[in-house]
Amino acid sequence: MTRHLQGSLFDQTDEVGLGPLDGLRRTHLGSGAWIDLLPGWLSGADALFERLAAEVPWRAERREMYERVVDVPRLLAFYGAGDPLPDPLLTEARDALSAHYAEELGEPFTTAGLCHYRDGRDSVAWHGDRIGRGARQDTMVAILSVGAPRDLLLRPAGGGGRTVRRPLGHGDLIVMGGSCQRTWEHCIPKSTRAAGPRISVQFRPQGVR
Ligand SMILES: O=C(O)CCC(=O)C(=O)O
Repeated sequence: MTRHLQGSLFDQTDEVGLGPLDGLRRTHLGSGAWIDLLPGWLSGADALFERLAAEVPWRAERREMYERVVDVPRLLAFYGAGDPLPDPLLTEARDALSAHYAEELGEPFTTAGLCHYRDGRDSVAWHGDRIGRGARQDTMVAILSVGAPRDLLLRPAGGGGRTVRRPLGHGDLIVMGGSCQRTWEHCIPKSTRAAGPRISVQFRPQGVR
């Protein structure tokens, strides 16, 4: 079933374009983890949502959990290093992020994982991206969100302590950096409020998952 996006009142343009990255604001979470935020980095985000929703070859996955095979509650697509991305705007976003963080990250963003949350029942559980460099060293994961906002939650690994909540959609950018994948974890919880569809695009360096 196709779910339609209720567009943002602040983003009525069909012209899709990225702003400068110099408005990024960093928040230190503790234990060497930080997040950079840039609300509305992308204008025309609702138009990009519609393009990606229609054109990406979305996969519904199933996973074994507690001895049962269950549906993964979101649609997925993955583009490895060298794979052409499904929209030129994503190539532009990845390259702009690679240039901006070149010195601090020391390597480019090369892969793009896409998640399509169809409504509030779709979600991703608490986790850190701990495959590859994220397991042992500082790294970065940059997420561009289009469509309706959903809360991204962050908490110290293993739970306890404070939870940080950031609603992300309509062209917002968040970059999780430093030790964030090792010492913190993140999730998109299910929502009982009416939640429109959202697509997140996660740019990662080679080997990080
Ligand atoms: O949708 C998001 O913003 C987060 C996605 C995520 O954490 C993941 O797929 O590993």
